[in-house]
Amino acid sequence: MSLVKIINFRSSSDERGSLCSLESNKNIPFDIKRVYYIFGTKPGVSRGFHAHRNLQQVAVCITGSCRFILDDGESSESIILDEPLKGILIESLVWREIYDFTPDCVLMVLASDHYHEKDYIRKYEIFREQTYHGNNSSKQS
Ligand code: T46
Repeated sequence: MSLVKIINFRSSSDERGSLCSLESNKNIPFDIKRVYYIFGTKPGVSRGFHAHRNLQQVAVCITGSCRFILDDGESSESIILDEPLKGILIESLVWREIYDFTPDCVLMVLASDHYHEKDYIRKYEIFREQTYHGNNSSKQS
């Protein structure tokens, strides 16, 4: 099964342009408790480098583009977000790194909970231990 879970959104388009709506438990598979967006990223920066213990998120690049690397502790996949009708679902215990922000990138993220620093795992080794793969390999060794 692919680590990257893409959600394609529908838009209502007419001669005035397009409109896309995102709704809890409809096209977003959880209750949306928080929305934040990342913009004005400087050239060459990277973000993320953590996983969440419980949080689920959907990320959508509203303008511009950026590249996510998602890692479940066993394998990793890279995906470019470059259109406002394509989101990715990032489930709990998935390590994320974000690169290659274009200067016009606006990355919007819908989250299943409020901001809790305690939900973050910011050390890769600790993340790896929390995953099924990490638990499994430590049991075998
Ligand atoms: C994620 C990626 C895509 C808040 O005060 N409230 C918030 O809701 C968030 C998300 C962050 N902050 C504060 C915490 C830090 O002082 O904003 C600062 C920057 O946060 P952070 O370094 O975690 O930003 P990113 O871009 O590395 O990661 C963020 C999210 O934290 C993370 O959950 O998946 O965007």
